Amino acid sequence: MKLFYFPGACSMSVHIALNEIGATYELEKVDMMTKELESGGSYLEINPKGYVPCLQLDNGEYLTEVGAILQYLADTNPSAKLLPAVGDQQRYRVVEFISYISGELHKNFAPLFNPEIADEARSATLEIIGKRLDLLNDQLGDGGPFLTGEQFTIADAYLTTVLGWAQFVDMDLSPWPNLGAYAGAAMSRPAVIATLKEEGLM
Ligand SMILES: N[C@@H](CCC(=O)N[C@@H](CS)C(=O)NCC(=O)O)C(=O)O
Repeated sequence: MKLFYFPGACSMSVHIALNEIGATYELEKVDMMTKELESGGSYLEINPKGYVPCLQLDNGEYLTEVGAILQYLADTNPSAKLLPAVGDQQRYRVVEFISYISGELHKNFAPLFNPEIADEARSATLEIIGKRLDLLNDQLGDGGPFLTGEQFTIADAYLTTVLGWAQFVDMDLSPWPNLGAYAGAAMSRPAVIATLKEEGLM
């Protein structure tokens, strides 16, 4: 498999999952501005969507969208226990979190990466993200150490990645102490450490 990625971007959730399952894979960095591949050539020819992640499967096909790729990796590597099996009620809790992280957190973080964002818009965006984090903080207070309990899942690979963006956009996570403890637990996993090193972030 080959992962088309950008350091620290949402593609990092897929990278974490690849390391959690112990997969053999290659990495190809994408220049987000020019859409050029590190090895040369246009990323748009591989993925016309232009954004990361994209995973080239062993059969040559390309799969895009974080939620789809994460579920593919979890389902094809069940022994890693990154997603409960079909029919297990807990599976839908993990999928529920993936939708929440994608629609309610990931996309709300995006405007904060715009250096031109107006102060008012930044404050409004931080307020929305804060509300979304309140829910996760409460959820973790009732359980943990991971989103659905003892087992680290693909939803945790995704949330760990998105929470990492707080430092890039100068957002203080201290009002959500359970999330701080959660991020600490996730960041100490060998697969996460390996991912951060491979992306040049550690
Ligand atoms: N719907 C996509 C969103 C992916 C996405 O937002 N990727 C960002 C990085 S986190 C990106 O590549 N942005 C650059 C661009 O859109 O040109 C998914 O779930 O995979």
